[in-house]
Amino acid sequence: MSSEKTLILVKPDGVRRGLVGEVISRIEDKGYHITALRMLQADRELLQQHYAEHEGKVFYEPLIEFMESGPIVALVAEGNRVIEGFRALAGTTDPTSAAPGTIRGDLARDQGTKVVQNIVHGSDSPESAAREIAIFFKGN
Ligand code: DAT
Ligand code: MG
Repeated sequence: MSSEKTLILVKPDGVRRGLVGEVISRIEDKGYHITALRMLQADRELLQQHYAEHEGKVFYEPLIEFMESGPIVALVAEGNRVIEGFRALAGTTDPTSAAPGTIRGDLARDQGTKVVQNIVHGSDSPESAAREIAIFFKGN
């Protein structure tokens, strides 16, 4: 079976808190390979593409504003079933109830903001991964 790829982001809260290394360590400790990596300040246009599925939801505008509030780290991780595997490492969306042992469960909590701030993004399907990798790594 051919190896799978996923797009992972360390969001502005993760970068501000100095958790880039921690997130990368958890990905590598699990045994996935990081095959592309960049730090960037995402602009609105890029974020609108990335979060197109959420357009119109109440948290959409706060989500875009949060994601452009500081630098992020984008990376591609590879390995068999890495999409599912990284989502398991990340934990569920709401950090308050995300399982201890996960990135969100261990490192994030409710901040009382309109959008949930939860350290990381991970693609949720092979189609999303291909689409998102093309957005953040044009030409790769
Ligand atoms: P995930 O990042 O777990 O795939 P998602 O794609 O449904 O979650 O949503 C994208 C981000 O938007 C999520 O990481 C945090 C925020 N978010 C999702 N649902 C929310 C809600 N009901 N209220 C506030 N923020 C939300
Ligand atoms: Mg999602």
